[in-house]
Amino acid sequence: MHAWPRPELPSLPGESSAPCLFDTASQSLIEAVTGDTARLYVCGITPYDATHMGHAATYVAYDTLQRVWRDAGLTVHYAQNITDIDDPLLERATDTGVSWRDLADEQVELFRADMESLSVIPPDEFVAVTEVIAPIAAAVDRMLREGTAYTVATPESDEGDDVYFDIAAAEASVPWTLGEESGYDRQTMEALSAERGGDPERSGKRDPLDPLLWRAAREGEPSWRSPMGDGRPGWHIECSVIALRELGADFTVQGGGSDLIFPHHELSAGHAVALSGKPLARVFSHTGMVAYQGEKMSKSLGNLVLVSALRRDGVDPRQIRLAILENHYRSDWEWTSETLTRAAQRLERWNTGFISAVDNGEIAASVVRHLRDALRMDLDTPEAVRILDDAAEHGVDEPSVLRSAIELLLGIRLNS
Ligand code: 5CA
Ligand code: ZN
Repeated sequence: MHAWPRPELPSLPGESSAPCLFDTASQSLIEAVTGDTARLYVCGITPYDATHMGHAATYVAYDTLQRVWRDAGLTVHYAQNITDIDDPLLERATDTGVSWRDLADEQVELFRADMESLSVIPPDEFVAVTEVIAPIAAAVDRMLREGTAYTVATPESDEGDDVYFDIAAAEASVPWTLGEESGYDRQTMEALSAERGGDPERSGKRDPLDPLLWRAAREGEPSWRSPMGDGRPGWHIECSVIALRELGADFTVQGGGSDLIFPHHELSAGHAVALSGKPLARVFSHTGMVAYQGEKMSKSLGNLVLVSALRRDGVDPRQIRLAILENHYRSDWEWTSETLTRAAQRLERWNTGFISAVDNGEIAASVVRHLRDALRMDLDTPEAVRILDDAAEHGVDEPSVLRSAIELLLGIRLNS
């Protein structure tokens, strides 16, 4: 699918180097990039109720990563999926009486406009699952033949059997172990599997945690031809196949919200190792959850603050971006009405603080150095914001340099 227009990226004097990023699997900071290209995969939206502030925070976090990589002189190859066929999307379409295709298309269009307004650099590859059904089906077929997948009889379908990933068979045949990414124990995994789209109760599975790879067609559900009969892909396999196709194995960073650590990222990494024999990524990165009214902002709870609604109310998208950046990407935080007021006041201070040169002000080049250091250390945007608050208060000798730094590294273009 087409993505959205690229924001301008000004150049910045001086030099930087690749950032360290926290890796969930090793629970440590890793630099990760080898060579001159950083390869990034971030799990994209399921297109309904887009784009809420939690989505926006996650994509702004990886946008910051991309900006810091680029500032270090690296080329970035960025892929993102769109889960445009999945149970919750179909349920929403049925509940609201629209076709799932129209719902997905309309929501992807809204997401594009929201991302553009937030100056998020678009992915180079923006791939909807429905564009890659054939390669996904071929991957599942191969896993069946190689013994890392098995079928489960599906009486409610005329189209043959569902197909599941065989965790134990994969562990025995490829260099991958369940739990190596999340570090969770079995009990936690079973609870999360039930909560997040898995079906540990389904009978006929070899292990309750084995995830669905291919769902045989059910009456009234969209389906596609495949070597396994008509059906549609499971969830985790979509990200494994899209990531491997677009970026190859062993890429730099797999990213997404911490709600995806298990089962989604753990199992999509498992599928990818079963398919390629190599690790999926070097760093498994996760953003914290944005809450609203005391609970995780989520489509299922309906406690949403939508970027598009704020924009419709006349909120400057730079305020939204700044509100996100005052939080560390790995923290859980809560959106409140004060969040936006604070960001609006800060934007105003920066807009007026970096207009004209101040003789005895701070040295812009040194502020930029501190800014780069903060961001290279696991994308410490709260520290970057503090550094800039301080500089805005004192003024700087070369405001244009700082304005470029804010635009390039934080994605905020101050008034001219
Ligand atoms: N389509 C799948 C990923 S393959 C999915 O999780 N879609 S989503 O629309 O539910 O979420 C899109 C992205 O936003 C994911 O990376 C998810 O982890 C992240 N996300 C969802 N809710 C929040 C939240 N409250 N705070 C932070 N990030 C969130
Ligand atoms: Zn995903």
